[in-house]
Amino acid sequence: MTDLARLHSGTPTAQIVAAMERDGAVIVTDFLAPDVLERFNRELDPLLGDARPGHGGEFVNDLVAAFFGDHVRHVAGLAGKSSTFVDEVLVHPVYEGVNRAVLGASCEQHILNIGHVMDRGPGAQRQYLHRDQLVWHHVPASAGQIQVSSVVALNDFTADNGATVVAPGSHQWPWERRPLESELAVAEMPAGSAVLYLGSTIHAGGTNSTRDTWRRGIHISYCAGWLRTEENQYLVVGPDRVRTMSTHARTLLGYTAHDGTATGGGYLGTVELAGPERLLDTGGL
Ligand SMILES: O=C(O)CCC(=O)C(=O)O
Ligand SMILES: [Fe+2]
Repeated sequence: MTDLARLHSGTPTAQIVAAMERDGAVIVTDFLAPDVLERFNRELDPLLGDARPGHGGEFVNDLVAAFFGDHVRHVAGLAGKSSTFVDEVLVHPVYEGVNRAVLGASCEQHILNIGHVMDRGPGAQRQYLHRDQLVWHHVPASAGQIQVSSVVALNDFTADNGATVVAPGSHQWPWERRPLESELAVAEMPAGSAVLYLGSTIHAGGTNSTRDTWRRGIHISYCAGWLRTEENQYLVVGPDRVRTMSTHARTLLGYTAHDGTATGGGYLGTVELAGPERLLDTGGL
């Protein structure tokens, strides 16, 4: 068994990024303040109360259903359901600093890929060990870093209740190398901490071998702004809702153009040939 570095959320971004570049992952402690955590959990309680373990089998296909299993409760599309998520988590300064440092060389602007609560119940089996960025398997490795992922603990994460497992250093392994059990670290951490990892780092949601403890975590990832996102954030958060949000949140939800013209590329995501913010503000959307 191996371990991950732990850094306080107040640590300078460069040190957090250095740990991620070295190990592929890092635990950031005190990521959410206790009052934010409490507010967020209060918002989630009724949503999880309505969620059926296994999501009623309603996944995009059978492979995805097997990946998530039938002992996990889901709240997907958080940006459209939780104001605490939008105001406190999506725009978190640690994410912003890390995203700029890690993704800045491969895009003009990063965006939210997914904001998804997974409540891993007793009996949940460990997910297939995977690299999140292989959802974009057509993108060649030469594209550089395209994704920053994370799991935020909303209650205490333990080896028994399904804490995320990570293979430190695996971001630098050949794609085909699989980790031995002895090469896995368990991201045990108190509620409010987060494990941040690169899209190329091998990891999985862990087995919940407890009788009665659920493991509540948010899977949040960001990606290069020129990628198609796993969650369709334009439909998760329509124009009327996004209009009420900060400029930063709008940008992270893809409601600005990705303008690469200054660096030899083109523009993406326009409406009527301009950035969507113009029409959003004038009521044209
Ligand atoms: O919930 C976790 O601990 C990890 C989730 C994950 O890796 C995923 O769904 O891609
Ligand atoms: Fe994952």
